[in-house]
Amino acid sequence: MDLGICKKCGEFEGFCKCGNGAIIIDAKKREVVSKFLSGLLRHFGHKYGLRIDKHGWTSLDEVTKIISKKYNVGTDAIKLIVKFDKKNRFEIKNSKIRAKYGHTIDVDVNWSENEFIPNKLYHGTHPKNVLSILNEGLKPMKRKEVHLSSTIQDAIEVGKRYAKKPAIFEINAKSLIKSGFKVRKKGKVYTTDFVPPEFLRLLKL
Ligand code: HQG
Repeated sequence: MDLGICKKCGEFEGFCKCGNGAIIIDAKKREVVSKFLSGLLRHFGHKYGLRIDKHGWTSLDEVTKIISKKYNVGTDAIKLIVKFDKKNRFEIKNSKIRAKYGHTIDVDVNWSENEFIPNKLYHGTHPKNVLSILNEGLKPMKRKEVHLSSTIQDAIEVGKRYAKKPAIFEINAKSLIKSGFKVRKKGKVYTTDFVPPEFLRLLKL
């Protein structure tokens, strides 16, 4: 959906209620810029000269410079992308920006541990990974953390990036936490460092 700003209605996604608002970035460009922003903050910022600190923060001004050069959009558009992101992937604080999860670069996204964590969480993957996951557990692989979903439906969406009929694991998050593992809520996603096999159950869908 398009993103825009209206003097009367404020920031909006889709349509402005009064009809006088201006579109700041259209839906198509929003998706492209959002993917690039994820890439910059999680994977390849250094290739664009971006300095990302140990907690994943970097200067919003610097990010804006890179993005406006490449896509001809300004800070307004970036702020709207962050605000209306469906999965709440990013955060902006004191003119700094970071991705909350998904990094391959070596950062430690410091996080409060006091969020409510559901007893069960889910993970969608390619069926070819099932045996190895049952044997070795869920590992972060190229990323810094393992990513989990709060619903089977969300896990299916994640798994569909790999296969039409993904395999879905149920994670006993309650026992995982009881055993000393930290589970964090980051936007719509839950993360942890590792899930040993004894906390995993393959679902028959
Ligand atoms: C698999 C997107 C074999 C794991 C998504 C997964 C998510 C193993 C892959 C977020 C394994 C890693 C992250 C083992 C794990 N043997 N395979 N022992 N342990 N794997 O991309 O969860 O839209 O790093 O099952 O929605 O797919 O970008 O993780 O298939 O929330 O914000 O190794 O990225 O979010 O793949 O995706 P990934 P993921 P965004």
